Amino acid sequence: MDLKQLKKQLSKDLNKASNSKDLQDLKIKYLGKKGRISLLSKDLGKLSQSERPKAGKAINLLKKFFEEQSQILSKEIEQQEINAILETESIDISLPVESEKLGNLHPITKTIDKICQYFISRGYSIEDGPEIESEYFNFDALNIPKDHPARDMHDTFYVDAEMLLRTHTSPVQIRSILKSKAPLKIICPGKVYRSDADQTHTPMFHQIEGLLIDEKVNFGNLKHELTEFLNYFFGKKLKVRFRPSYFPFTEPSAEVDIMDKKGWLEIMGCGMVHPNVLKEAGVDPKKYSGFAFGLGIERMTKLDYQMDDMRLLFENDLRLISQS
Ligand code: 2NM
Repeated sequence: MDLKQLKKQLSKDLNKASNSKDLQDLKIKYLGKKGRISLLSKDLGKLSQSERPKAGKAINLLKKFFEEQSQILSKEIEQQEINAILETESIDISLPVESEKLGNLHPITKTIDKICQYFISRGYSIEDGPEIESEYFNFDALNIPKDHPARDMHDTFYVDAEMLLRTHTSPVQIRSILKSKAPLKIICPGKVYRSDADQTHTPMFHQIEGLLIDEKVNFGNLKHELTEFLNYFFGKKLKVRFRPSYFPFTEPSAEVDIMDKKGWLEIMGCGMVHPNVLKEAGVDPKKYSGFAFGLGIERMTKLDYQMDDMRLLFENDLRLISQS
């Protein structure tokens, strides 16, 4: 066999190979068990002693040549094949995308956050407690007498003889006084429950109550704190009025009204913590005094969002709750 001829043939074949399958076939054709080069090696034995080394060397060179060329070609083919895949499977990153639909915080949650943020900036800390409460923390500790109408089954959801769904967040404040003692500066946001359902009442609603206990706290401090808070909440300087009222747990007590388009609007309740409440929670009323206040979140949300029906807040209508 003419090696030159074979090398020519081999080069031609390699030139024609255009994919990895062609190349694989050529490897078999030349280097396989019965491949052209392999057969030449086998035939070496037929040559004379003197011819053998030269022929062997030439065959080895040819084998090496084939291996080198096929390796170069193999790299080229591999690159071509990768390019072809990239071209057909590429992703057009300039295509428009459908935007993710993000969830929204409920207006009630936003109002709670807005109020808490203010009081945190004033040095208050946030406290929470159980929604299922004992009659003791919900009523007795708050100086609410046994025969008070609020204790009636018609007003309060009882779980059993002693336990109930808290009707305000004040029990959290009693628990906090017992835990942290005076002086104290806290706000307690949360769900409260009353057996009541009409146009302006839902059986579950949200409250935030605040409590500050220290030496020499007076009603002037309370008026200042709440007036500043209301100006912050409504974003303008408001006309604020403190009107005498009654709560069993505060003395004196007041309702806070703000002036709006339609006249005076009741917005929250407040007062100086009753000495009986301080005493019951282990605070000496001769050394410490405190003020407390409570407001309904739904009412504040309704005013802030200028809604006329509070019940919308609980209907989960996406047109309302997807507003930012
Ligand atoms: C209000 C009005 C007035 C109040 C009192 C207390 C406590 F626990 F310190 F005695 N917490 N919240 C309070 C006082 C709540 O809501 C209309």
